[in-house]
Amino acid sequence: MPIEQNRLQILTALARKVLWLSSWTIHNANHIRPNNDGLKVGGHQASSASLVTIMSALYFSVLKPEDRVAVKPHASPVFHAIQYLFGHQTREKLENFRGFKGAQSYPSRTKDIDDVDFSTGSVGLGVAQTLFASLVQDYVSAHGWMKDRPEGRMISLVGDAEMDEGNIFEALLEGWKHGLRNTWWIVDYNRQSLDAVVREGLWEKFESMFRNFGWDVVIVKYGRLMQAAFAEPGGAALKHWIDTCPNQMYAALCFQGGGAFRKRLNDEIGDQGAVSRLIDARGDDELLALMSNLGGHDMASMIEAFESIDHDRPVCFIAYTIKGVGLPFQGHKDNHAGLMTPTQMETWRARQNIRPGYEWDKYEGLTQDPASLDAFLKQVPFVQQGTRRLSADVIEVPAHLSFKPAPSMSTQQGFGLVLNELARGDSELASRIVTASPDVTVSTNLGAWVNRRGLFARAEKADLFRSEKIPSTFNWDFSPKGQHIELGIAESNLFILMSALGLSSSINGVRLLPIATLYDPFISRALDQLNYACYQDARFMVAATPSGITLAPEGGAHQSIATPLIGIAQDGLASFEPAFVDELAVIMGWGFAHMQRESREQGDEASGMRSGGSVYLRLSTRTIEQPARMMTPELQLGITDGAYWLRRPGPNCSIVIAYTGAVAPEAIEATGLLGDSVRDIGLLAITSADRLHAGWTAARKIRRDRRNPQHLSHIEKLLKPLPRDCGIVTVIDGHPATLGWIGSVCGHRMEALGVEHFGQTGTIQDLYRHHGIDANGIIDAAESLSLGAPVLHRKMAV
Ligand SMILES: Cc1ncc(C[n+]2csc(CCOP(=O)(O)OP(=O)(O)O)c2C)c(N)n1
Ligand SMILES: [Mg+2]
Repeated sequence: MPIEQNRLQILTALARKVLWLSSWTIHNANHIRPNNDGLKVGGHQASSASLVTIMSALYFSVLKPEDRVAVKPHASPVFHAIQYLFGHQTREKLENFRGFKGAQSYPSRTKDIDDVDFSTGSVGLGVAQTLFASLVQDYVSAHGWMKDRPEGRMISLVGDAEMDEGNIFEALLEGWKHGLRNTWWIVDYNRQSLDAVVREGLWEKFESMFRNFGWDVVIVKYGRLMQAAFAEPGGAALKHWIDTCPNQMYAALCFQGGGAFRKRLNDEIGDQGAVSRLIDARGDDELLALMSNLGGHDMASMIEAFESIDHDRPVCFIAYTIKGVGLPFQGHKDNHAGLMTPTQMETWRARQNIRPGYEWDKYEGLTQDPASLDAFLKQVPFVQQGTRRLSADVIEVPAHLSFKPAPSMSTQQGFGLVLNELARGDSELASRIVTASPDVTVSTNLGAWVNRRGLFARAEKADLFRSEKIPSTFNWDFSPKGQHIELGIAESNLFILMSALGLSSSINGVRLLPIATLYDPFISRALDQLNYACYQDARFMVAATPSGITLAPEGGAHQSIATPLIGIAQDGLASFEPAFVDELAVIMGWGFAHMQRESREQGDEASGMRSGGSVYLRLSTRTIEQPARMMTPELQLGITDGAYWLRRPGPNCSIVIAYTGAVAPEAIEATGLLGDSVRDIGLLAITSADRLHAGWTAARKIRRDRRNPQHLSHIEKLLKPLPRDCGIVTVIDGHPATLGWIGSVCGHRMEALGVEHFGQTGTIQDLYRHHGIDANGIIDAAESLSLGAPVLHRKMAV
């Protein structure tokens, strides 16, 4: 249905305002209140401009409160300007764009105040996030948790060069497998990237690819002015010229202006009567307005395209645009970092009728009366429900998660046992767990859980092997009530799905407790996705297994060294590497609570550490003897704070062995052998280098800030009683730097053992010996630290 004239005029006026405000925000940050150490705000002005009409059409007319949008990173000023007009963003933050606590240069869920749905910045990730957010909405809906809430559309504003990111293609395939719905991707087809002009005919590739995956494709190429001109005599020739003009040339002409267009048109079309009259009838400005009236800059065309969608299939809109449209550097291939000079800004300001000193006034320069604009903005569908962030109740976590004990087990096996126990019960906690794995469900021990809880799909699909009564250990039934999402082998998708599942309380008002399993080395493959999931404050648990060189017989290529350091360094992720299954059960229980805790700027009250977040469990396939012990509250606390004494040191302790994870048997054995030479020896079980380190950093800050001069972190309390000349040997199947800082806590000499090179195959014993993390390696290190007298006993070679 054609858009009503009055509405069109208001929307066009608002879009003009958005272009002004976003450009002024950038100009202000560069020339008026520079707050960025001389660094110009690049990559925003031109990138933003190309989306002004499309975003104005969406936010001021098309979007409903339940829709969620991932905004192209560099369109952040446009997003902030729109929210400013709604009264959701402050002038102060815009004036402080990119400054400390000012509006962010890429929309941020956690740092911006104006109702950002998805944080973007790393191109490609926001796009795929909308696809997975839609699958999560389907999951919530299929489980009957949407109640009366309408389904939202998950919308992404995509740069055309952003489409180069491989994660988008990985997501597309997964979306197809899961019958994706309610997803719109709007490609800002400005045919420019950061460096250059994109290849010819890219749209055709996009079109066939999206159709191939079952998407509807809507191409919005010509605006109203163009369409009207095409209907004039000679219009067909003009259209043909536009359609065949190379991207570079079109961009260059847009930059050069109406005169250049006229010359080129005349040169190339020649004198053909009708079309020449069509061109001659327009002055240079008019001709430029016509030639830059591509679909993406035409409010009526965009609204019509959006409103024409009457189905829930995914849609890709390819909207033709000009990068930097309406600004002096429109179309120039170097315009990514283009900025208006103060003189250009003054000229443009005058053309916009903006008086000096009134730049931030909402309706300055518009001809419409402010009251009617106010009234219009108040009735916009998008803002009808105020803030769009939802919340969900905390799901209770039992005091103890149980598992069926065995004398010897691996932590990976234990992980499967804890989940199996949860799957057998009928707790609310179990009903909110949703697992996902990139084709390693079985090999990461999720099989028992999946057998009981089933796989998720919107339509039932029975396991044929089961219906045919062919014996199989695993039951692969799909149903809308299933609780496992099986992904193809793409770790990128896994973490973006975690990000979407982990935001469900805020987006769907329904709390989910997502758990991902993958092989530990492949965390690196999707590190940016993991980082962004954490940055958005999505909450999930990652079980990464097998890990380290301990997976020895599996082969050198799968060994992970750096992941414990990632675990320490990744913001928003509490990392653990338990050695024993009883520790793991405690950590998982703590983890489910941690995943639901509110984040607070100032951190946790008592420890100063980050409150709430996601959880990373680095697990192992090594079967080791399990301790038979009572889980006391003190032990429980030690495990979740990061360490406890497995053998408490006495007052004359000269050596402490501190170990993490699967090397526990070597540490225990070395302690035993050393015991013959050294009487007073401590054995410290470290379950989380990350929590220990974070607690230590936070404690120093608490003391420095004089909030509590007596406050000690957990590791300080553990190490303070040790004599000053006590040596510490740390050992981990991972990079030695993971524990290498522990000597600094109270000034003890130390040796940090670990793995620095990977790839060698062999038995666990071969490899531990090779890397010096076997019992004798630990004893050698202890000897080098201690005490003069040589050690009496070592382990015999077998
Ligand atoms: C993962 C990642 N790599 C590189 C960048 C730097 N970068 C920002 S924008 C951009 C080009 C974007 O081009 P396009 O998507 O076409 O958007 P346009 O600027 O044309 O609107 C690049 C390379 C980034 N933000 N993220
Ligand atoms: Mg582009």
